[in-house]
Amino acid sequence: MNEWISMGLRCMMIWASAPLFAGLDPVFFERLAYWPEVENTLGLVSLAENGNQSVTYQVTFQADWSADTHPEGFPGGAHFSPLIGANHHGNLVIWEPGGLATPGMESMAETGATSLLAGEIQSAIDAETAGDLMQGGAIDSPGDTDFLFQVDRRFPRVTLVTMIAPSPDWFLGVHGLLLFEGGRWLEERTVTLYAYDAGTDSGPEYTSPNMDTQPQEPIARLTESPFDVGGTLVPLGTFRFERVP
Ligand SMILES: [Ca+2]
Repeated sequence: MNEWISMGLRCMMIWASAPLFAGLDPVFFERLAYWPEVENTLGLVSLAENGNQSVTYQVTFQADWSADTHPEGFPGGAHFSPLIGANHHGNLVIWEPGGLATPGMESMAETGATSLLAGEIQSAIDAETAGDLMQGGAIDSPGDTDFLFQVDRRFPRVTLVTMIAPSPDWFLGVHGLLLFEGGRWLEERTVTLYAYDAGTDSGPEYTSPNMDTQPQEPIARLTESPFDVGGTLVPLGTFRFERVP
């Protein structure tokens, strides 16, 4: 197609979508981010706060999991493995409930090791569906840790995970959390964290011996003992995302 006709059609698509900026569909922005030359030509950057600039967030992992919150079988040496994740595009799914754990997710959830998952994230960075590998510290629980990371309009989502340790294949995390909503970067967002089962080990207790699950089962929230406490599903902590000025 003639380059000018192609450009004209894309401009028409954007102008036709202009009223949507009132509602500011974040997915629209993610797609728009693939057309930076058109965006800049039309001056649309000014319609959205910060344009294509990177924005810095601090994430604080507050781990509440303890013998007080989850008394049944609470293990010695309770800790969370090193945080690992990425900022990324909406097309990338690192994990999600109902999906099958990748080898990297299985390794993280069963052993706390991050090298396989880091390799998968690096592949996504090479494919330009993720921006940066994010890594934080391991902590005893209860406890807390924090680190800084950046997002931009092309990679406005965050996936972040940590293993509940010791455990068969249990973990905490967020997947594809969008920090850009309503045309603005969120100032603060706190996510309450419940336990997930990676579906790759069938051990029923924190310290069960290895029981590789064959065939693999979908990732699912754990709704039974030891996370159901007296009929209530009790969270293990929070991720608090705060925009750094
Ligand atoms: Ca396994």
